[in-house]
Amino acid sequence: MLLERQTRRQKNLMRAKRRVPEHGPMDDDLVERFLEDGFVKIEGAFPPRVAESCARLLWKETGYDPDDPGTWKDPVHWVSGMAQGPFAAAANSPALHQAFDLLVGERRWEPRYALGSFPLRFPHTEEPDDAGWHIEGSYLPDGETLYHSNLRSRGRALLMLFLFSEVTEADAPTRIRVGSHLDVPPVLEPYGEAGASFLELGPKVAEASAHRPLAHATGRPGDVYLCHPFLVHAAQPHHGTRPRFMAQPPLYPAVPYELERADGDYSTVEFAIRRGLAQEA
Ligand SMILES: O=C(O)CCC(=O)C(=O)O
Repeated sequence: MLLERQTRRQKNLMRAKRRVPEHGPMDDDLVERFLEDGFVKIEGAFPPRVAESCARLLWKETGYDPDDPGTWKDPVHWVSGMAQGPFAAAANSPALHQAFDLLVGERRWEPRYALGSFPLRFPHTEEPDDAGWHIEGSYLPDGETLYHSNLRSRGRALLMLFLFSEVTEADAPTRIRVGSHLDVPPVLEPYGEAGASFLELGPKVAEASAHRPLAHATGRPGDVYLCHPFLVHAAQPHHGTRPRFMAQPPLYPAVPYELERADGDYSTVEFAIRRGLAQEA
């Protein structure tokens, strides 16, 4: 029985990898780590000089003075949009495009030219009010005010974390529950196609993934974390000294994810969702 299950798993993995016609051992390793952990860190995904230009533009948006912590008014300052050249360059490096192909599938994702959603965290005595465990909401159903998620991850191919500052454990890195993307499909399944809001799902995904080991999204300017849309994660208060500049935009799908494919041509993300459901069964 075990052997049968392992053989089936192997075959499915081969199918998941078939989305990319040419790939080497590094790519296999990336796919394996993503399936296992729910994320991969792409070091130097874009040049540090590009990250520096982005950080300069972000400081301007805050209205804060980089040299005067007295002006850093709030523990978290949200910036949106940002379609200037350096942001488009950061999102479209060859390394990232190759990884998108591996994880989402060729021609199955939309390039981004703005990075959209930046939680800039500043050292502060006040605690932020947004540090709970959650998965991202990805679409707004008609008549709703809160973003929702569903089992086939409507509206989101990946969650991405772009680092624009040096982030050590002292700089409020995003907390990640390693492997938690596999705990979420059974939580989402009962909600069907309609899905549920991130507020409703928050406590449920937090409970389902409580046993998972913790990792921190640390790194250097230019590093990017590519995460499964169901990776359970949380912000944290900043008690360090250096502001943490990061973007956490979605990668949008060009075609919807599907969890039943007659030809078995599953992307890595789809395959992980199926694995999460099978694990529960
Ligand atoms: O700022 C962070 O570290 C993560 C923020 C986050 O996950 C969110 O606000 O959805």
